[in-house]
Amino acid sequence: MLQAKLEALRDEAKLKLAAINDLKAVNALRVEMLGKKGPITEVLKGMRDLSNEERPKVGAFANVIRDEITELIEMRKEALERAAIQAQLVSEEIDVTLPGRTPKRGTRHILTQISEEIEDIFLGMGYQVVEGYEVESDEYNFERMNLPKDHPARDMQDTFYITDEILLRTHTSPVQARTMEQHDFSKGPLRMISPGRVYRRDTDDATHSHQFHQIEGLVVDKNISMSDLKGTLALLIQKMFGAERKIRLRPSYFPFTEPSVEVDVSCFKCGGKGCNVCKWTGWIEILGAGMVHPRVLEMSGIDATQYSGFAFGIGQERIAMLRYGINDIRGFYLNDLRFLAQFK
Ligand code: 2NM
Repeated sequence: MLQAKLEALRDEAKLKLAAINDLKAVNALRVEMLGKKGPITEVLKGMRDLSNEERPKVGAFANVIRDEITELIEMRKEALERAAIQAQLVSEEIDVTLPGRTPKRGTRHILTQISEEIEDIFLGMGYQVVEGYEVESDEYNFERMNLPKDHPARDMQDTFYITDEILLRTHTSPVQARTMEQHDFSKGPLRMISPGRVYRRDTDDATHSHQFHQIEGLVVDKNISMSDLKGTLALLIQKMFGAERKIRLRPSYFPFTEPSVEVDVSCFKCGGKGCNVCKWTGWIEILGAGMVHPRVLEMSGIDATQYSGFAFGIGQERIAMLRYGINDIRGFYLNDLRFLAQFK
């Protein structure tokens, strides 16, 4: 009788466990079935009324059934725990075979790239790179460059004035003037370049901009001659446009150099035979240069009877436009990634 009741309890536990889907309910069932107030305990209490002969048999069987129920509960519990871990693994599954999402990579602006390229060439020749001020004085921007107030060449470099004496620099020459007057020639020659943004009062179109970028260079020492200028610029141009390039100097005029020259490079598209890039001349105008005017040296406190120097100025936009066939200068300033991302 009690045996049958115990077996019924085990079958009941089996059925109930099969319907249970969470660990809390499993624990509740354990308490319900095996706890002090549970049916097994009840059966064990009922053994008092059994004969001495039957009591140990029923007791042993009750223990077997209790162990079976305990085992059933443990198994259900483990199954539920495994299922929970499995569900977590499935929810966290990642497909490592999916293609990666490449992060978008920025680039330095094309004008910065040109500037750094030229800086590297001159750093390799022992030059220092000097940056100055975009807001300058009339004194350093014009007067020190041999451009007095009534000079006609000022018309070509009309600029933006902050006051009558303070303006936006029209070239980076004031940086050279400030460096020249500071330089201690007992420590060696002055070799420098000054890259940076400059301004002109111009109406913007495809080939003009009221702001653009320049690199000027300057060397001052005893016995600096035109051949130093020519050799240095030939090396610069060959590093930038190819070892086969030739250069040509044509007489020109700048107020701050005497003599002054325009420097042409043999056409890097046609090699000099004539094409649309060089306008069928075989040559492309690339920069201006000259021997520093003795008056410019003197105004910076340098004895022009002892020292001489050469200087040059390059437009960064012009270099980039020639090299990449860009026909509108405004592209450099519009921050349109479709334009900028071409130069990686
Ligand atoms: C140019 C052309 C020729 C130049 C002159 C100087 C200084 F400060 F030494 F006098 N700096 N840059 C110079 C000379 C610039 O740009 C087309």
